[in-house]
Amino acid sequence: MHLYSFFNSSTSYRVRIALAIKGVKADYKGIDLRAGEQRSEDYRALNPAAGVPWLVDDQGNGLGQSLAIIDYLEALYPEPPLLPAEPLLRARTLELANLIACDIHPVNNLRVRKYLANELALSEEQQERWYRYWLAEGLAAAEALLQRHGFGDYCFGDTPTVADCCLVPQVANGIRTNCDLTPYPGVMAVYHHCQQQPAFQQAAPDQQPDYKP
Ligand SMILES: N[C@@H](CCC(=O)N[C@@H](CS)C(=O)NCC(=O)O)C(=O)O
Repeated sequence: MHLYSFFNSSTSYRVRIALAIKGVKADYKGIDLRAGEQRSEDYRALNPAAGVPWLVDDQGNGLGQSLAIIDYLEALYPEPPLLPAEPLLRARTLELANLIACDIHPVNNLRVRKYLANELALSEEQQERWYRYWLAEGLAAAEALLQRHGFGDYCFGDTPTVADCCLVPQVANGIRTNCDLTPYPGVMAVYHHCQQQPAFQQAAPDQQPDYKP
């Protein structure tokens, strides 16, 4: 199995966490997003969506979209499960994962920030406002959901789920970009707990072969 990834990519980080929790090894292929490698002809021939992560399984089948990849891993390696079996809890887990994956990440993705800077000529300050605004909107909703349903060491109880796979990288991005995360105590409690766990540590950006400080 191969994983095309970039150390600082939060979507790749989601998949790295899932792989580490399931104890599945994947050969790491670094795609330098800062250098624009994701837009090269060679890479687009693999992944037409020109992003990471991209997984190639042991049969040579390629697959994009972090949540689809995690779903595939869940089917191939069911233990430990990343989705609860109980229908409502499963749906709530996906609700939180999708809140991050669909409502926060896409509007703050690199290609969107490049468009704001290059096509709309927004200043650095305006770009930062944009980034912080959408992160705050999303994390406020995530916090409200955690407080409403109750959380344990993880978003949903005492075992990690796909919601934690999404939440930890998103918070890590917030920390890296100096966003104020104090309004989200539940989110931060889960984040700090996860940071102590070997699988999450193994998946962290600074543990990846392409890491650059
Ligand atoms: N929805 C996709 C998003 C993939 C994606 O765009 N990843 C970012 C990195 S976090 C990327 O490769 N961005 C490159 C760009 O915007 O040019 C997923 O969940 O995998």
